[in-house]
Amino acid sequence: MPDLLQIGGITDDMRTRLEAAFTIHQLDNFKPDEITHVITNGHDGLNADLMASLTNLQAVSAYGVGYDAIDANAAAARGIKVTHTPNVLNQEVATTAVLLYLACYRELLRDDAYARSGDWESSGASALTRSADNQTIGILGLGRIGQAIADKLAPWNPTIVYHTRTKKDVAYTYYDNLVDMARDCDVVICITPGGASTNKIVNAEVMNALGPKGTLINVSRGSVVDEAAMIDALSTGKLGWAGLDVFEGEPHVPPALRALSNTVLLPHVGSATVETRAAMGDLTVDNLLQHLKDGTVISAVPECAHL
Ligand code: A2R
Repeated sequence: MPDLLQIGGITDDMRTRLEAAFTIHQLDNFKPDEITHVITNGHDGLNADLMASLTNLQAVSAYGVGYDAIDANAAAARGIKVTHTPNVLNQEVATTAVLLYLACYRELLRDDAYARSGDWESSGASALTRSADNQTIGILGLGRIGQAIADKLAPWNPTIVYHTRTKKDVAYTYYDNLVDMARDCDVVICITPGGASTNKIVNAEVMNALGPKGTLINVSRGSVVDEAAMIDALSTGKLGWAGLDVFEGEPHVPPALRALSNTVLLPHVGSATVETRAAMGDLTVDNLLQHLKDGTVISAVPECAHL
């Protein structure tokens, strides 16, 4: 059986299907020249040195849509097919974005604590919150998931605007400048890929433009937001609220961020439901099994689509 290197965890269902077709090796026990396939995920990726040492590598299947931890251009140059799991997680990540949006606007965590603490009975009604209706919401990265977020927000009657590098064929207002968009928005939702082109593009200037009444939601990658600048902006009132599923050095969450009451923090669970993770696991394995069968894959990353 061909040799598969496993990086990161896989589910029991994935293991059962893979074991029928591959000999699975762990990182502490494999011979580099024997490995033809790798299974990994968006967080662990495949580092450049390891990829270079796998001289007979043919395909890398990543469990997740983001693949910034894999050098897909280097893989493509060697004819190695990198795959990921687009589309099957669009709705779940969009739900997570809406969850953070509503939790920020309606102070879900504060009021949950208020009801639990007994303060309601002893001190009366809690403070009013903000309505999530009729807001101007800027989507940073209007791709598959960004569009799903826009669709899922419809019941709150938002005005949707967006910033990407290239204008899309959609009815929403396009901004070619992120600061200009943030200035006109109540909310900015980040859903671009990670990597060099988006590194810290949400910087102090963008957050200042969003302003004291503004809300920043990040369900993309921690690297997209300048975390130190965000902590400063949230602490000093230059930025109103933040709902975050991702962090620069995750799973480390900076203590300064944890201490702030104008944040809602999640442990990178954008796609983490039983149903969606099963669909992602199926696609991750299907890509490897199809490659074994006929050399093709189902969902190549764009850099490898021509192979
Ligand atoms: O810039 P464009 O025209 O290529 O549009 C893409 C946009 N995007 C950017 N926007 C602004 N500045 C950039 N440097 C930049 N780079 C990319 O992000 C496109 O509209 C969007 C990405 O859409 P998709 O490729 O369809 O990705 P999907 O499936 O929505 O997932 C987005 C990310 C993943 O890569 C994970 O990091 C995360 O969501 O879970």
